[in-house]
Amino acid sequence: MQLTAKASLNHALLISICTPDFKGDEATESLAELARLVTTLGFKVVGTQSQKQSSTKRVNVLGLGKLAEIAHLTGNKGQVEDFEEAEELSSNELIELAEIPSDNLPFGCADVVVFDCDLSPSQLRNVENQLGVEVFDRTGIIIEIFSRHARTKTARLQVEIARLNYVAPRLRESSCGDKERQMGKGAGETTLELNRRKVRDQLAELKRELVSVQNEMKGRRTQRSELFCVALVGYTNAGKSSMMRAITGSDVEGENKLFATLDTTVRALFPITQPRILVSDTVGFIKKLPHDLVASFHSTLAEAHDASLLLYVVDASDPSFRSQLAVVHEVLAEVGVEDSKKLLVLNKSDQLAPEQQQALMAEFPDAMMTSTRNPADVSKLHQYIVGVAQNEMIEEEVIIPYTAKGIIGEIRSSMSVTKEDYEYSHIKLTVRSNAIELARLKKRMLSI
Ligand SMILES: Nc1nc2c(ncn2[C@@H]2O[C@H](COP(=O)(O)OP(=O)(O)OP(=O)(O)O)[C@@H](O)[C@H]2O)c(=O)[nH]1
Ligand SMILES: [Mg+2]
Repeated sequence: MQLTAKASLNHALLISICTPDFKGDEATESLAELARLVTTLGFKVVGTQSQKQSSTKRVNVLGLGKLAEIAHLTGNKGQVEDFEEAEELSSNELIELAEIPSDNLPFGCADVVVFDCDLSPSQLRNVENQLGVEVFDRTGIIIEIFSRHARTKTARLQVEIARLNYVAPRLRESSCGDKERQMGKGAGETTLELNRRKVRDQLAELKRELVSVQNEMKGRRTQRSELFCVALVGYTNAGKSSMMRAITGSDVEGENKLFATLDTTVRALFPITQPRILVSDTVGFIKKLPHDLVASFHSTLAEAHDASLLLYVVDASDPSFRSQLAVVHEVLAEVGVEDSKKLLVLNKSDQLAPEQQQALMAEFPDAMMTSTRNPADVSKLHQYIVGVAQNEMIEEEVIIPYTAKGIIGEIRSSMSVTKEDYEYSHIKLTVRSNAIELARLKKRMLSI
């Protein structure tokens, strides 16, 4: 099964299955988020439908009535008539979301159906046969976005592993028949078995490659480990990359699409400090993030793991930011990122009225309210970071004989000099830096 959406398949009908555990505002917000995910993928959302079910685990995820309705909206291309279910759902079990009532949708207007829940391989197959159009579930959509946005080698490898793990159980027998022999097949092996074996081999190869790339990354992180590191973490689209760009003066991509960043980028805080402070931008999170993807981002999130300060960036203008923040905490705990010192950054404050800002500050008194578009806010965050880094540093006095004053330039380029006294036989510098840099300097002074 190939999860690549074809160019012509771009009118999506979204379906929410409401269960006793997943309903009301939560389901509505999740469906709105699915619409953004699907739009990020380039689809046009033509309608949304919702159905109450006791669970999402039923073999046929849609009731007969709802299925017929959706078949109508997708042009009756499947085998709905073959589908039998014990009882048809009564009309009060069918609800349409107010935003896009299906009455207004023309016949056959949708060519892709997207469920806002995870479907098992057999559920997906059933509904695809019944409707005769391509069907995606939420995980499939997220994996597809990740596949398209992965840029670096590590991100590409991680995403491809997650994609193959997702695709493998969804592979189907080719129409040529079960026992048909083909070139490359082992004795008694069906086409399906052959394809599964190929996927397994590919997975093993990708995992080997990933281990070697990760070892390289680990080496680079060790080299940086003596510097103060700040990591921007948070929900997708919160404004992490925009903030990264603002506080490092870099050209890190920030885009109004979900999962714009899939790999960690590390830059120095700007204006530059001595010693340098590093800032890393990380992958964004989303509700119901597929487990495979969480696992595959362990190494990407290693930057957050090593950070001395975590900036939890939220889009404070999004009414659901509290539940988004809960997801961020959950995923970080899952990948074992211990809470180092942290700051909640209530971003996009330019979208909030002054009274909303006040209410939020009363609710989160330790947070910082920012807009990446406001230079004063950016420099306030810059100062905060420098302050925290300074607090972690040690202050020491260094005596430098005039004969060795050339070393002062070196000291200035790697430490902050807070005081200098020119005495009769030597120069006395008061410097602030981390323990490793100071130990290195003392060793160097011994050899002078
Ligand atoms: N109004 C407003 N928009 C912002 C602000 N900060 C970021 N944005 C916009 O929000 C969108 C998402 O920003 P990004 O910086 O890409 O968000 P991100 O958290 O890096 O997202 P992912 O990489 O998907 O995890 C972009 O369109 C930004 O221009 C802000 O303070 N105010
Ligand atoms: Mg980003």
